[in-house]
Amino acid sequence: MLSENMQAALNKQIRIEAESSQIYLAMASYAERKGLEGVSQFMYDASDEERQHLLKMFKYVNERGGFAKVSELSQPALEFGSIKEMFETLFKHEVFVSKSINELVHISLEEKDYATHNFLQWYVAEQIEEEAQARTILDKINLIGDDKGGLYLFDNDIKQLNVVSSVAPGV
Ligand code: OFO
Repeated sequence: MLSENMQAALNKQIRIEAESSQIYLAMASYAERKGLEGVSQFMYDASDEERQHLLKMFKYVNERGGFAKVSELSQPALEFGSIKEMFETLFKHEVFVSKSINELVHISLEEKDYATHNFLQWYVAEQIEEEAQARTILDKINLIGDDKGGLYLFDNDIKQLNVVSSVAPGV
């Protein structure tokens, strides 16, 4: 059985995962409107993946006798100064999500809730991969700079990059 405190913290994270999905959906729209088909597909996939993260946690809360809640979401940024700025926003967001997951792990240990601690390890590993992927993409974009041809090649290149572990096990 989840404690009230643990349940509230997990529901807060469920909201963050839902907002992540919205953030990447908005980025997909931005990239699509810029004609960057590869980047927009990457963002659509990332948005779907965040929804899987949400569902995995949502089901866990109910499975442990809690109440998984659907909450109101904040409107994400719809426009960006450039593709580079968009990926910088993505990277910063993933760093924020990692901190939030770490905070959850901390609460699970304080509560001596070892089942939740175990459950959260999947998210810890996922965040390491997502941050690394975002960093790799930013490095590439920094290399390209303002070169339009480079951006065109990058857009093709990103199609080969599968979104990290696209299916969350247990969903
Ligand atoms: Fe849910 O992993 Fe990104 O935010």
